Amino acid sequence: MKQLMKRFVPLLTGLSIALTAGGSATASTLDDVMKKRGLTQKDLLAAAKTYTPTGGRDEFLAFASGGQSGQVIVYGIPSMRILKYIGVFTPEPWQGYGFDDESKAVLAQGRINGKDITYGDTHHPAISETDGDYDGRYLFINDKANPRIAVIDLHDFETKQIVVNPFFKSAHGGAFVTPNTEYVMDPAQYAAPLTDEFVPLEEFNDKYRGGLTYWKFDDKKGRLDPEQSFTFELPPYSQDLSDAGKGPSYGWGFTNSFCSERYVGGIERGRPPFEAGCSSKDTDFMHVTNWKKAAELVKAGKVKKVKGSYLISMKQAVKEGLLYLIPEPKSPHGVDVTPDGKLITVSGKLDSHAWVYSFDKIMKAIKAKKFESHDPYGLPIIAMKDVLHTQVNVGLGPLHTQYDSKPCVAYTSIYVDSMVTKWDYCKGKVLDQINIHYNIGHLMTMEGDSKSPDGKYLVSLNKLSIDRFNPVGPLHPQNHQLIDISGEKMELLYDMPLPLGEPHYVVAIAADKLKPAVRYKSGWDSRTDKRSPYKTRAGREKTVRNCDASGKCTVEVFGTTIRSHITPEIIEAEVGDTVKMHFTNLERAQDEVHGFALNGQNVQLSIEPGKTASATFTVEKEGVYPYYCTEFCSALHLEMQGYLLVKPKGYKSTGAAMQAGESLFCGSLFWASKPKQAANTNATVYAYGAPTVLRSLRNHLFAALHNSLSDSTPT
Ligand code: K7E
Ligand code: CUA
Repeated sequence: MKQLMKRFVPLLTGLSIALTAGGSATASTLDDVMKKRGLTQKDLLAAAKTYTPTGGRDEFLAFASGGQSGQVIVYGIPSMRILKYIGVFTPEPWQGYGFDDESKAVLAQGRINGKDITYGDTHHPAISETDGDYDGRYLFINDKANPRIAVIDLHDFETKQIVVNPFFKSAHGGAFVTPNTEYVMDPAQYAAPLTDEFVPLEEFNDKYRGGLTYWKFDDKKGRLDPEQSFTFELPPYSQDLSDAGKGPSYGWGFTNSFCSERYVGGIERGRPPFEAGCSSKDTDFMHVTNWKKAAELVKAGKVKKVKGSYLISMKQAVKEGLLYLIPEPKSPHGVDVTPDGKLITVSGKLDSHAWVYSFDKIMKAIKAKKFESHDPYGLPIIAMKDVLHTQVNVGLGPLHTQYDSKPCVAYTSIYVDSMVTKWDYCKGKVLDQINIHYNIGHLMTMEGDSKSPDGKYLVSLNKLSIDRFNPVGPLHPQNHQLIDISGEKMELLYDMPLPLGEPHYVVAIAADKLKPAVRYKSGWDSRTDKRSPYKTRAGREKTVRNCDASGKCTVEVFGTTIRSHITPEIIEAEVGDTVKMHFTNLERAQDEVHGFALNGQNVQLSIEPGKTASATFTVEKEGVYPYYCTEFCSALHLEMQGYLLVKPKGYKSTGAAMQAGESLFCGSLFWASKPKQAANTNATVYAYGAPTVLRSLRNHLFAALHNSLSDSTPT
């Protein structure tokens, strides 16, 4: 540290000289600024380590769960600048998520018993892996409240799929991927019947169950495949976090549990509360599952389907040697496999130790069939002393553990003591501790749960921020603290307020592993990742009104957007019509997004370059509904507008001429052709003929000119 300062100070002095030499009246020296703002040398060093000058990029990209906001938050490390919120289980209008037909279809996949669930309690994001290393292709995240997993494609940072767990009523410990993203682990949390029936709590031990789903990921399609996924039936033990084995432990999965007491509360019935009954035993159980062998059984047709989904009963799991229990410290939370796959760290919230288990010893016990007993469901229990590698006193309320690029170095979040403890899991000793503010939950090092962590930085995800930021009312921002872990001692660099909550876990990947697109192939449905059937080309825009035999009419718009113009500019419908709008953004320039907001219909599209987005709705009331572009895309953005005219039934035009204002262009050039009765159908087609093509050309020229001025990236 001292050495660092020595190197840094002359640099700073140089800077003050440069600033002074600048000589402008408002310029001040670094010393002045330090004095005025009460900053120390240490603050300056921290600032220099995180400050990213204009145009600069971050070394890592972090994907944080947005907790009950149902979103994912993307930010850069070390700058801690927020780059994006991704709508996942929750509508997000900026991205048109939940407002266009394409993304509504994604959210609809997440319906539970036919009911729209428009929030999620996201906990654990996971980046897809190849050979145990982050590959930057996909992000998975779970919803604890409504047991679901979502798939986000990191090619465009959009949510593509939501799957609903067929058996569970809550699921906390997902999403954790196996080393080649063969499966995504998703265990249940609060035990419940695996069916949808009512079962009285008196039958808890017999009829309530936990479970662990391994969702199959179809790498070619980039989607989870419920047909090939399977679930372990587990005892009603409140399964918690999971982690997949790697290296020597490849093929196995590890899942904690708490409340293996199987206690059911009910203060209103005079029973001690859940929290008391659920923490009366000294140990709970780690569940060890052999997913590789289970997958082979599924493939061989040896696993039965229940409710259309593969379910491995406890009986079958025991018979086939797929499932074992190991006692672990009281009310454990995290379970984290070391980068080399040889050890597994577990911390009990009510125990001050991190417990390290040896996978090798676990295998030896299994091979020797050396079990200390069986649980009430007949699951074999391996004795803790037979498989323990070491046990380290890390502090009060340890939760989660992550690993460093340096061998044997681990970091554990200490909730009660509000600390991060750095420790050596080979030698079993504490190396360093740092205070955080306050009550840390998860922590995360760069690619810290992969087989090759990058070290460098640690982010502490704190449960309380209390006095860290300007007060903004009783609901406080979250506090993510950035810690430099490159040296011997941990150094706090930065507090980042996060205005969405509550983020539980975050994963960070080296930014150069991501290859996001800047535009879509033209006419692209970004949610299905296929060409949209509604793709519309310049000059081919049209509006079609079609009525069926019962007199129900549909107005379908095939439109385009390009600076600074929405085609069509006038859409006519009659009361009661169904309106379907499809807009294709013709732009190829980077960042030239057009939005489409329509008065009173809950329509807001985000149409990125190349994308085709649609909105379907019924116009229930006659009236005049302006629409416009919601992204300030050009100098004539405000003029990027139009009208949806909803006429009364049977309205007859008076035939009056349009009252033209001052006109620079030849006004008549801009009107669509007279409506044509399409051959052999009862559809009326308003095509936008030659004059529109001319105008499109003009817009293309304008856009091209604009691009050459503003966009230097190749298109
Ligand atoms: Cu500890 Cu859901 Cu991983 Cu919250 S969880 S902290
Ligand atoms: Cu397009 Cu504003």
